[in-house]
Amino acid sequence: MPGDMLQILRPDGTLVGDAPVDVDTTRDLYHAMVVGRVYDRKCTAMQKQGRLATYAPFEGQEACQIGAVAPLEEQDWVVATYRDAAAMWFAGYPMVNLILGRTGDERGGQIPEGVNVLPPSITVGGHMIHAVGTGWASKLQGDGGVSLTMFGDGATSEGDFHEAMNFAGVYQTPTVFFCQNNGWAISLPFEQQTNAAALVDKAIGYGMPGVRIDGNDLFAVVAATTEAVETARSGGGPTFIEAMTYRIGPHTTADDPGRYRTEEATDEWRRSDPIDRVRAYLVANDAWDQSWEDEVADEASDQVEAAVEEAEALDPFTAGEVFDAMFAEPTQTLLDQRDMLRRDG
Ligand SMILES: Cc1ncc(C[n+]2csc(CCOP(=O)(O)OP(=O)(O)O)c2C)c(N)n1
Ligand SMILES: [Mg+2]
Repeated sequence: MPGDMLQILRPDGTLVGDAPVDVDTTRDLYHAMVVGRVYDRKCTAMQKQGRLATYAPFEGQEACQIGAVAPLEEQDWVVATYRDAAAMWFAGYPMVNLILGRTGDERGGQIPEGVNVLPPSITVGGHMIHAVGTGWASKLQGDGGVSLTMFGDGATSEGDFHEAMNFAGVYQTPTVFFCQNNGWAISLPFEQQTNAAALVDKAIGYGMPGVRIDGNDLFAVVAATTEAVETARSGGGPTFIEAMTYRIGPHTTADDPGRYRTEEATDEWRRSDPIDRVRAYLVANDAWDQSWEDEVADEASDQVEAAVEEAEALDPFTAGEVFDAMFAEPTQTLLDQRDMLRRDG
């Protein structure tokens, strides 16, 4: 990894700087990371059992997803991608909705009132513009809300990324651009994604602060995001964060990474596991024991299993219902399309 990068917690669990949260909060965040991993592995298994459609695993990116959401408040927004299930769940998007979305059930996209998390964007890059929009709306309405948008290294090559960054810079919207540079965009390595030395350098061109951080370090993620959120909330505009991390699993359950990368490189990153790192820190601070670990694992498993049960107990989603999930008041075009489906099958 490059040297110019914020790191607070070393891979062995020792501190380089000040921890941004106390030990109790660290235990809560650890718990949330474990829930994320249990969910991720469950979904991967369910896809193989034919119970889910394609699934995009995020193993190795739990510190990014939990740490970036940790500083958010109720009025804030999260606008993320197909790989950000843990971040969305931690921000209040029900797990059952995430699972339904992965079965192609549009009811998964019906967000409960008061949850400021948009459904996951499958379109690479398109959603960052939405996060500038929700941020701008918060600014105009003066509700103090900040929008966090999460995206990958590949998304920075999309035109939408540049439009979003430029608009956010010009209008000083309260938007936090959180890039998970996980080394790959499907089979395209980071080295071929850009001729820039680092993605964080792009922040300069849009007149916003940028910071490159160790994305497998929960404390670096929390510290950088807290500062960015505070800047945005106090009228200081957007920040770009480049979190250096790694996608341990395949791009999706339909991908075979063995065709384009070596196991050795992945093993190297496995040794930098974000959850192991926090556990090592807790152990060193007398804030961990095996019975607590077992409790956390059991609770995570119960929570995930309950969401799966709830999703699978619903009546099957019928094709016609896709029209009901779009708007509170359906448009005439949608009604016509629904009639056409009913008529012609
Ligand atoms: C506009 C658009 N182009 C292409 C795709 C196909 N596609 C899906 S994911 C992906 C790679 C994205 O890589 P990155 O932004 O690094 O995110 P990651 O998958 O690594 O989390 C591509 C090209 C898409 N979904 N949308
Ligand atoms: Mg990527």
